[in-house]
Amino acid sequence: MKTIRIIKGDITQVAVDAIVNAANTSLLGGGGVDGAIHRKGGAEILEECQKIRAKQGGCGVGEAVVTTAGNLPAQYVIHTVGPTWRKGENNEAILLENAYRNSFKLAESLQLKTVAFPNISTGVYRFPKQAAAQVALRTICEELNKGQSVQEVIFVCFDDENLKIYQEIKADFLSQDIEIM
Ligand code: AR6
Repeated sequence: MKTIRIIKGDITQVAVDAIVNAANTSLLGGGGVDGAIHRKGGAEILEECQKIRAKQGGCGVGEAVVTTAGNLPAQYVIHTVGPTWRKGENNEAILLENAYRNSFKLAESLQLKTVAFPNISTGVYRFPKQAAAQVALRTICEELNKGQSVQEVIFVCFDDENLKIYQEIKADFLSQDIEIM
């Protein structure tokens, strides 16, 4: 049985195989969870991001790349870029789905067992929280059902509003194969 865990907390403190970062296309850091990850993880993360930039020019919206987690308790940081909300008229839901899906697939390709996600796009990028949570849970349930390696996904909610939304909608995603706690 695979597990989804919903917790309130700071993702930089979560000891899993990979934490996911809500980055921007530059991969050079920023505010929000991205800022916290670079600040606490140390310079090694930025150095690897710069190497990825030199090779492929950053990270597209909905795509994902991986670096070390530096000084963080996790082993890797998977950097993905969620969409900026523009009235929902620019494919935002699909792009957010891609961000979750491609991050998960990267974790699978690294044969990781545990992955923690923040609430991508719901801060600076202003994606409506309720709709974003639906996309996150639906996509991760689909991927857990298809995947081989990842056994546990943790949704780390930083604000009470997101925590409440995830707790409220989790019942809609219960299945025989995935336990949601
Ligand atoms: N742990 C977990 N979640 C956090 C943390 C933390 N330490 N800090 C904030 N959050 P945001 P976005 C939550 O703005 O909307 C950056 O400048 C926060 O409450 O970090 O995808 C990047 O460089 C919110 O629910 O990311 C990009 O330019 C969620 O993380 C841009 O922001 C996402 O908020 C990306 O915007």
